[in-house]
Amino acid sequence: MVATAAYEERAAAHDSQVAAKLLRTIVAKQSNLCASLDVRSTAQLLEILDQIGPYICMVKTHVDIIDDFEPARTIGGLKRLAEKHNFLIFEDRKFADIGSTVKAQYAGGVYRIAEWADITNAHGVPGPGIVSGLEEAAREATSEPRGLLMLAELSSQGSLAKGEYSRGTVEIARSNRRFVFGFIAQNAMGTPDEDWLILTPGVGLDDKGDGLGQQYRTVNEVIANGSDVIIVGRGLYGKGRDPVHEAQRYQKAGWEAYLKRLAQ
Ligand code: BMP
Repeated sequence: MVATAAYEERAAAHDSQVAAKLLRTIVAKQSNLCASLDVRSTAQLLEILDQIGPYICMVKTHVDIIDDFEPARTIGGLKRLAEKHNFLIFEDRKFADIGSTVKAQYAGGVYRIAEWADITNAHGVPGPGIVSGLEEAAREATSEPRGLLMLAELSSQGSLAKGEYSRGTVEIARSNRRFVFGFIAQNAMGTPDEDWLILTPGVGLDDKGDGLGQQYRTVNEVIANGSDVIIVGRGLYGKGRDPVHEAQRYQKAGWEAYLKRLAQ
């Protein structure tokens, strides 16, 4: 069921602190744009992010693809820019193991994601133990609010995450509504009273795909279909593109599509 309430109303009523913070940030910046910056160097990541910071509500990272990852420089830089421009940090880690393993993966290793990412995500395939494991890790790692998104659907061609699988993932999300606040999905999920946030990748205004299975839909299409946050990657920083110009363009498109949905 597509959400019909305004972001600010949803912020005031939400069970998740992270969801409320994200919704307030969206309203304050009039931006439902999450930038997905899959670049290979810390300098490139921070440079683009500093330029487009004013136009986004969130950055989505894959820190394990950064060749020169260094906690102080990479994470220190991300945190500094998040503070400077007022956006949230989402590490797209896609956890997919048993509770005990994901607990260690989320808190430990080189990346120590639980310490710095407001949001991370997980597949439902292992069952509800994955939510419990991640929630325990977050609680032990920090006193800051942390939120989890479940991957209910994927944007890629031939994805197996559909139908019964997606419904099962929603059921797992219901096991902890303060920690899990929404889905990576292409459509609205759950029942109208639940108010899950829907974050949608596979958004592009100029391309249809990438030759490796990615499928793009327009901003209007995904927001009319229930998306609350558009996740845009190469549409912003791809070859020949000016990230500032594109971020402004997607911000405007996302906000107008949201206002159009509200008016209906
Ligand atoms: P791009 O807009 O450049 O295609 O990037 C999309 C980003 O969203 C990538 O980081 C990818 O890992 C992620 N993603 C996706 O494309 N589809 C999904 O269903 C889930 C994702 O996390």
